[in-house]
Amino acid sequence: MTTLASVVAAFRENPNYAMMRGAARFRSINGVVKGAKGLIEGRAYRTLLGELQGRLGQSVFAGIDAEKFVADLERDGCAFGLTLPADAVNAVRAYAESAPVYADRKPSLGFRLDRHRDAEKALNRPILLAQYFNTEAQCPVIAKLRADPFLHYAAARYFGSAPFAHDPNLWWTFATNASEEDKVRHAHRFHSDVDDFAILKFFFYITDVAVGDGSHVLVRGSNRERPYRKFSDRLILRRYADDEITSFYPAQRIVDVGGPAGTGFAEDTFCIHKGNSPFDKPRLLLQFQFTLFDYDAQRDRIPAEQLQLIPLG
Ligand SMILES: O=C(O)CCC(=O)C(=O)O
Ligand SMILES: [Fe+2]
Repeated sequence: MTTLASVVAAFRENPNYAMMRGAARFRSINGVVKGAKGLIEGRAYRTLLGELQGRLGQSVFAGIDAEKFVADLERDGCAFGLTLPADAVNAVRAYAESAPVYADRKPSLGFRLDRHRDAEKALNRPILLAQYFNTEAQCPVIAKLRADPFLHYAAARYFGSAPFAHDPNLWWTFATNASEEDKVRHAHRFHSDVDDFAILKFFFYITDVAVGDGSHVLVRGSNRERPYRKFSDRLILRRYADDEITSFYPAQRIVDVGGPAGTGFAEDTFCIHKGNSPFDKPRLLLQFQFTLFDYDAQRDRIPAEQLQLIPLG
C-alpha cells in the first residue's frame, strides 16, 4: 500500500525516480514520453538502429527473426522463442555455484548456495529469494550477453529510441515455506512494474523450470488492457490476487512459462505478471532490463566492503 510517508521517503532518496513512478502508471503519459524521446533523438536513433542491425549476425540469438520478435512485442507486450546456448547456461550455472548469493537482495546477507538451509537456520526464517551482486564484473558470459546486439536492437525498436541497459540481475527463488509478506515483496503476486515510462525485460531460465514450479506467469496484452476493477486501480499501484486476474482475463491470455534451462523471452513488464513460488525445484533466473532513462536505481554493483556473509554455526 502506498502511504504518504513512503512517498516522501522515495522522493528524498531519488526525486527523479519518484516523480516518474507517480506519472508512469498512466499509459497515456507513457506513450507521450516514449514518442517525444523518439522524436528528439531522430537521426541519432536511426544511426543506432543501423549499427545494431549490422551486428545482429554476431548475436547468440542470430537464428531468431528479429522483425517477427518485435512485431510480437508490439502486439502482445511479450515475445518468446529465445534460447541461450548450452555453454552460456553452464557458465552462468557454474558461476552461481561458486559465488556467494545474498538473501532478500541484501548485501549483508550473503551465503554459499550449498548452505541455503544453514542460512535459513541462522536467520531463523525461510529464504525465498537470493540475488548475486557484481555479476557482470565476475562472470564474462553475463557481460557478453548484456551487450548482445539482439537484446539492444529489440529494446531500441520497442521503445523507438535508444534504450538504457541496466545491470544484469541474477537470482534464485527457492522452494521454501515462504511468508505471504515475502511473496509480495519478491514479486510472487500479480503486479505491473513501473520502473520507467517504458520498460522491457529479457528473462532467461538457467535451471529447468516446470509450469507452476517457480515459473514466470504473464498476461499477454495486459500492458494495454489493464485489469482495473475499481476506480482507485487507475491511480494506485497494487498487487492483485490470483482470482482477480483469472476472472478478468480469458485463460488463453495467461501464459505460465515453463521450459528447459536456456529458455528465454522478453516482456514489457507493465504487463501483469508474477513469479510462481517454487514448491519442488529452485529456479535460477538471469534478467536483462532496458528502460528509456537511467534513474540510477536498482543496481547490482555493490562495493566489496558492503558485502558480508551471514555467520553460520
Ligand atoms: O520472479 C519472477 O518471475 C517475477 C519477477 C518480476 O516480477 C520482475 O522481474 O519484474
Ligand atoms: Fe515485476
